[in-house]
Amino acid sequence: MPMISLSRRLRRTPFSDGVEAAGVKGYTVYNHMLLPTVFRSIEEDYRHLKDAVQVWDVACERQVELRGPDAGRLMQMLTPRDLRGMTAGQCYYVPIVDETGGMLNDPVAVKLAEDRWWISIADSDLLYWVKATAHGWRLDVLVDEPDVSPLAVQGPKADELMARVFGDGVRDVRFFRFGVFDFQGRDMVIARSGYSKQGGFEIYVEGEDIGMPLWNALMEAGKDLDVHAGCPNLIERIESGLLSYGNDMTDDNTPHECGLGRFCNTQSAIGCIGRDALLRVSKEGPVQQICAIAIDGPKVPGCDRWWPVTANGKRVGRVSSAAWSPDFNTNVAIGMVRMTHWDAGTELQVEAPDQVRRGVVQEGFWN
Ligand code: THG
Repeated sequence: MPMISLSRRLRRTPFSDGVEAAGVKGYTVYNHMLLPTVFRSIEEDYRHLKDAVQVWDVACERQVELRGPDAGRLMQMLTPRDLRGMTAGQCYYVPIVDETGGMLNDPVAVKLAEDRWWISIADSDLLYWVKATAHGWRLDVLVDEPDVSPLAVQGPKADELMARVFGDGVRDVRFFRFGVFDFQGRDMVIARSGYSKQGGFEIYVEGEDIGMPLWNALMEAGKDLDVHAGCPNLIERIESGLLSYGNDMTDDNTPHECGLGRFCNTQSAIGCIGRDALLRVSKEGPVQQICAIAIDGPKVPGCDRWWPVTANGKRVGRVSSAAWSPDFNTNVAIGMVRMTHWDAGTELQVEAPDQVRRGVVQEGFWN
């Protein structure tokens, strides 16, 4: 395998020293920043994530900060999810759409105050779209990328580890809510959220100087819990149906095609830039949709391009993410298939690079 050359354009994170000391074996690039993909092996990392607790450098989940009287108005312009019921202290998973209803990003919105939000973005340069929208509409809001780096603590022992470092109060934080907790005299926003279904938290670390002290404190406090550095795990996230922007969907897809209709209230999301387009296309309903697919045969190779999905020799979709699941004893995959072939139980041919394999559409994901 060729290497990726490092330079300052490919940003390190406040936790990179810790990640390297923990023996990271692979990285990807996400928002122009390093994101670890494997420590011991994908399978070992998967087992450990489900059994213990891991600390993840997800600093690449960059924040777009909105600050000012028009922050809430701008936020609603970006998403078809109705934000009127959202209070400070809550986080929402929000599809972000352009004027055609195409997905630009699928971030977590963090409402810090009526006039202050963070948009914790997936891998696309959303900052430019948000800045241009604020400028074009002459909104009274500042838009920038603050020095904030999320650190995730994920796994069944996350509560115990977090309580040791931040106190028992952290146990009371509810799902997709946050509280502010002290670490060495610094305020930290801590939400119960994260890119796994094993439970856990995300710490929004403000100021790169406090990154390694926090990393080291978590590692020290969790020794007897078998804490280890980890990262978003390909197998676990496919089982959990957590989508990856740029892989499973692009700006060619509507939120409905992505199965994110449950995070849209297009009718009542007044002001959303993509509202008219989404109302128009939602009349007919999506013609293709994301679904879970089980793929037969031995462990699939890495999925670094879309694999064609066919039925009776006709193309009906694609597979965008796939991995061998030890727990389900099959290959698990995320695909996008035409509505004529998306019912559970439908048999498909998946053109993986090593061989054509049988695929079966699943009722839901594997969790
Ligand atoms: N956390 C934070 N920022 C992020 C991610 C994250 N930015 C990048 C990326 N991940 C954005 N994508 C997702 C995808 C799924 C979820 C969060 C961010 C997620 N979904 C749950 C689900 O679909 O079941 C819960 C959604 C809900 O119920 O509201 O958590 O992980 N900070």
